[in-house]
Amino acid sequence: VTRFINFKPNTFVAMSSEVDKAQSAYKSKSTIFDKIISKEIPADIIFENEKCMAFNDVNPQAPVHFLVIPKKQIPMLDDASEGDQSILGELLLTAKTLAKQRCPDGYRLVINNGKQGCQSVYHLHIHIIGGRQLNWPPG
Ligand code: TR5
Repeated sequence: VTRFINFKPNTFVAMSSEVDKAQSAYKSKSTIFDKIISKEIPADIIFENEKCMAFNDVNPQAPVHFLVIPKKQIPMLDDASEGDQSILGELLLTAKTLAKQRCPDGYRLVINNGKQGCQSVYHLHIHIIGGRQLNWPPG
């Protein structure tokens, strides 16, 4: 009953489906993002170099919502190691460069890690969200 007291239709539906996806997601050898990297599946790619790729999120949570991913298979932040320092730096700097152009008034970077972090695709990715006033704290 408590869940419905502050019921906002779209918010509730969107939140519950992302949580549902995260609850049933698991690590696998390859993910949908590998298919985007290999161009087997189309995506709205906005940047690509030899180490990383950025593309618009298919289910945007704000006017600007894109993902920056490494081409290397790192399932989640938990799996990153010392040897990944340069790729982690590359991801952050790429996110910053693209975000600065698209969201001059500010933006947010998010990395969901694991079930309770609401991760639904087990290929490391940074969400870049902006283009509107964001709230804090996130849910
Ligand atoms: O929940 P986490 O942090 O794992 O975020 C995964 C994100 O991937 C979600 O925001 C999804 O909307 C996004 N996603 C999922 C697919 C997809 C995508 N973004 C762009 N293109 C996509 N394709 C083609 N297929 C997906 N399944």
